[in-house]
Amino acid sequence: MQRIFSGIQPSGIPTLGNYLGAIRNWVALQADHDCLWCIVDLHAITVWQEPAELTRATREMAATLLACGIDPARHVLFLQSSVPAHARLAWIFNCVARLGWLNRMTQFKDKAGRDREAASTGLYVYPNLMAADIHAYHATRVPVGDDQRQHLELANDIGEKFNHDYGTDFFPRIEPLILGPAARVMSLRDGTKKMSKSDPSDQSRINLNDDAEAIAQKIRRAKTDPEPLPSEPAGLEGRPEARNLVGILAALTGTDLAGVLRAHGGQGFGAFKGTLADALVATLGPIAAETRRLLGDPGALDAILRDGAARAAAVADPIVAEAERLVGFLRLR
Ligand code: AQP
Repeated sequence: MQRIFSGIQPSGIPTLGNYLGAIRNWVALQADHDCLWCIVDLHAITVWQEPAELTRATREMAATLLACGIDPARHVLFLQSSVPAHARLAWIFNCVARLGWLNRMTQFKDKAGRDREAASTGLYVYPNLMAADIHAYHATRVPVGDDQRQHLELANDIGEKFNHDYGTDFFPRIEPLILGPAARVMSLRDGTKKMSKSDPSDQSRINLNDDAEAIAQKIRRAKTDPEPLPSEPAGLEGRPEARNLVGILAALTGTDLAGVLRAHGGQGFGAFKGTLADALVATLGPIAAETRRLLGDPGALDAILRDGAARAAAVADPIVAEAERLVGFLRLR
């Protein structure tokens, strides 16, 4: 069975974007893959995180993933910082990757913003740590959004250069698993910007712990345009906010843009937003309730994460030890 690795940052409450673009697909992949699901707290601190908030968000992320259907018995759910193999291999990769390669990464440019001099060096070498996350398990399939394609190519460049430099074929090639066309959910305030858990505006996103009232209110206030819905997808051209809301309903109801527009074309946004809010509450309500139940027993949550870390380390430690041996680190007898 192919080994899959994927991660999510505990940088806030997971959003509808994380759910439709990642978590929901992860749950489906569990049926026929051997999966490692990692809460990537080392990645999260590449931008400032309030310590107490990071701790809280990490447990909340674990509870939400479980509530969504991540199965910690048949697969592995763990925290990145609990498995030192990630940081050990990332350091080796810092010494394999070239500055020129990292300079081309568009996500750094986006996340660092205008004042690049003030960005953390961690943010700059983020892709090297991501390469280590995957190669530490010899994972060959990585489910990612389209935005992560460039980082995966870099992970392959790093693996190849390591293999070339040390005369080995130790690190296998990684194949991206780009999942479905519904992969990108946009901000409710700006249809050209991705929905993000760290967006300063809470109104820009649906959090997976929002209650029915908050969901209905956010959808009511979501930016739209004055035209009614078109009856075909071509009519959504140049209407990013309308396209986003139609795309969300399509993803929730297992259809596509055309399917939603066949049913709702011609409708004004007042009525359509009501239908969308109901569909969101039907999907997210049970997840929020189960998350709350799980958060009521932090000891049980921590036990799941501790067990996951031990099982992840059992896979990664021998692989990273072999990489260190290939590099020539003296292994003490
Ligand atoms: N808006 C989105 N639509 C579809 N997929 C999304 N993902 C994130 N936002 C959307 C997918 O969720 C997975 C985990 O993402 P992450 O937490 O590692 O980092 P991110 O992509 O940077 O997500 P956020 O929510 O925007 O976090 P912050 O605000 O901290 O940067 C990934 O597979 C991602 O594609």
